[in-house]
Amino acid sequence: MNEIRETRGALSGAGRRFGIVASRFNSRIGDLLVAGAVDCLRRHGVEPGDIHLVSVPGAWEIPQALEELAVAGKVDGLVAIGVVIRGETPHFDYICAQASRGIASVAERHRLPVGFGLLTCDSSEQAAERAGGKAGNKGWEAALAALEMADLFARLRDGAGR
Ligand code: INI
Repeated sequence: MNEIRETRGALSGAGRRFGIVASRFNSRIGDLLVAGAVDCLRRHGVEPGDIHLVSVPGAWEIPQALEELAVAGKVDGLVAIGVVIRGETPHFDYICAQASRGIASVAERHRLPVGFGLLTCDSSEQAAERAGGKAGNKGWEAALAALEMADLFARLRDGAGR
């Protein structure tokens, strides 16, 4: 009676389907994030045929494609990948804010896990560090979060949440 109940998602993607929405802007770095995300999903048991990689022009378009995938209802989780690098105008702030807000909004409205692999950096050096450099690979991390959350949601919906 006095025991605390704990629920945590397992890092197992077997039988699950994932969509990755990746922006092509700054694709030299973005491709490394995508490779990290795919590697993570594959290493955790997701079949290649269960991964749908969707390419969009820039970070601004990421939430729009996530929305389409969420509405189609054929995935257990999504991963958003992009690279926004600060320029000389406030453009950066608008894109980052809108893309982040849109990504979160898809997750919440559709009750679907969405891993956040959008880099918002001051320089391409900073971005490269986060795409397989000394700060890890944020695409890999975003995919891992989506995997864990997909399993967590399945457990909570299976009765563990009550
Ligand atoms: N899109 C990015 O993904 N990263 C950026 O750094 C970037 N910059 O710097 O402009 C960028 N702009 C394009 C934007 O996301 C849209 O694709 C474009 O405005 C067309 O709608």
